[in-house]
Amino acid sequence: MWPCVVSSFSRRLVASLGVCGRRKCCGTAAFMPEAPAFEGVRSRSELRDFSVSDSERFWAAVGNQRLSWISPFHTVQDCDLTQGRIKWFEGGKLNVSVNCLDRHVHTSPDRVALIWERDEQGSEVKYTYRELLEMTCRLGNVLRRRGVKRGDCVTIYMPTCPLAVAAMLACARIGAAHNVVFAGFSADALAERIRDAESNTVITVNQGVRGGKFTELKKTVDEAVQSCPSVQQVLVAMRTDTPVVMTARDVAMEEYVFSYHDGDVFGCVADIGWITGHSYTVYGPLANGGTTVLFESTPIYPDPGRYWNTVERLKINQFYGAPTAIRLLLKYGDHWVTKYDRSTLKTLGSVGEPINTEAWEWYHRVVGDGRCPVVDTWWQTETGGICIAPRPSEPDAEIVPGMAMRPFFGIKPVLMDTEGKVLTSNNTSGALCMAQPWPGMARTIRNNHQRFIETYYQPYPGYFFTGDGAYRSAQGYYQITGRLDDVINVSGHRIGTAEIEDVVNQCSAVAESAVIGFSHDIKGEGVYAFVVLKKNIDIKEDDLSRQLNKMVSKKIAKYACPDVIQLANRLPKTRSGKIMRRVLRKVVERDLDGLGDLSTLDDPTAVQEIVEGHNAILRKQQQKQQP
Ligand code: 6R9
Repeated sequence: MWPCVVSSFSRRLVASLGVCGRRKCCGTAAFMPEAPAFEGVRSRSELRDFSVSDSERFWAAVGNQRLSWISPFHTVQDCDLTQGRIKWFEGGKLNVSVNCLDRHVHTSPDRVALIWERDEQGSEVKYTYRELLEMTCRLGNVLRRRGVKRGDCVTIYMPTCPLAVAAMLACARIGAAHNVVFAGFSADALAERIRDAESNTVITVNQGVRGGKFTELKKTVDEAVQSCPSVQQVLVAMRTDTPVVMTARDVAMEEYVFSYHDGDVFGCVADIGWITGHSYTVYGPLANGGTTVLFESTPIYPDPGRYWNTVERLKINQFYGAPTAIRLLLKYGDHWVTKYDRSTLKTLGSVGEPINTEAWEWYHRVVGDGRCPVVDTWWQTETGGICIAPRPSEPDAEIVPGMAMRPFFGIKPVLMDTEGKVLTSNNTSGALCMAQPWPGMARTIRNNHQRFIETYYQPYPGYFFTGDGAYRSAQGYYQITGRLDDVINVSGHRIGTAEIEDVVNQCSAVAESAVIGFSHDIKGEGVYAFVVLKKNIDIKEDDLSRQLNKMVSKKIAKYACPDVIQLANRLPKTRSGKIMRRVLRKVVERDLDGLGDLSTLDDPTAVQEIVEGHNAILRKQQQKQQP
């Protein structure tokens, strides 16, 4: 759970329970009301230790007190990591939409649940818990009437908007699964996901609006369903006034109402098509009775001040975004940030990739005015929620830039060496695994349990394998070094490419970079750096290369210096902002046929630019070799 939501929620809960503010136990009670019942737990770090050493009692208390059950669970957990068997709260039955809505409608119906930060700047719309519940129930009834039943999987192809959240919750309400597909995906990519989910119902809107551009979502669905025989109906809501052609399969949805109320404001700007949007825009904040922002736009529309304009207008308290966006905004300079009032901000979060030191410091110093903690949160789709983050911890506990640092409640990370042995010392690096189960973790892959076992449980028997590498510092803090596939071996030295990127990004001329390994006659693998310069920077390539070599030799070692530097206007990225190093590797290996599925790319033309840039480098190298 998002640390700040937990703590503010807990404070409210404490207030509502009338717990004494003077007793000694209240340090942890104010933070987590269940804590005083755990013997010997007096501080947050003791609470964390307890959550691992007696995880059953910890999760039983959390499960009992924070959720409404239709029938209570009889067994807290029945998990066996050696088998990949994950079962939590057996016998228990609950409805997640009831937990996200009805519970809060009961106590504070007029609290704002959603603030829809529409693409059109300054036209936000607020929905209370009562309104969101109404919308969800109506949509749930429509789905039920139209034959959607328990166990069905509904595909949602919509921009980040209240109706999309209501659609997710409506599915959950009637026991259907939802398959949220990012609304920027092509017809082919959408079709593949509809077929995978075997959906008979798709929910969409006539048009999407993002960054001032209109996208024909309904048309894309029309095209996709041509190759999806399972689809029987497409529910269509209107995001814009432009009518669309409706067929016999299509069902028009009516509009809904909205109103304005004040409340706590949680601003996770991830798209609901990603796991971050699921856990921290929709389910996490709503389950905790928070007010959550649905950000429909882009960080640079209509200009690079969009996020901070939104923070000022919506009075956002916690801002949660991705390093890629921070790096992008940093390129445009500080004035886009400082012209807006950011005094409501309390915590700044980062997720999705390692946040390089320069971006972390800019986020902290410029965006947060040096007064907001920056929390680098590590987790994955498979983990369901944040697993490693600097907070929660004692309020004055140190935060080290660019480090996720501390395991979250109930999380027991371990590092493995290449032989599969647990590394027990500090100041060491290895493959990041989890030694203990927790309730939010994935339980299977739909229709492919065998793949689930093979991917996550066979590499290190008895442990959940994350696929990431991590370093544990002398103080015992964790730093994620990147996907293990992104480790290269230069002259016998193994190094995570993220580590080199971190140094390259500290160069004042550099906006962002991607480092990959390439086959090298002498070193085994050489270092190939793709570099995007900041706006309006004029630097000779030789000077850049000299500067980078100096920095990398000083901060890492000479062997890690880039052998090749390729300047690029942009890097190929997934739509959630992760750099697709696989694509870069294929370009450098000259295996253009092996580029694989590019449908998840944000901007496929970026690849063409990279290929052309690489060709130019090869030509230059050939010219140099000629006598
Ligand atoms: C939440 C999310 C998961 C992968 C993960 C790791 C990378 C996420 C990170 C991070 C370094 C962080 N990742 N957070 N790397 N520091 N704070 O992003 O889920 O899309 O499944 O990606 O993202 O490599 O394994 P998902």
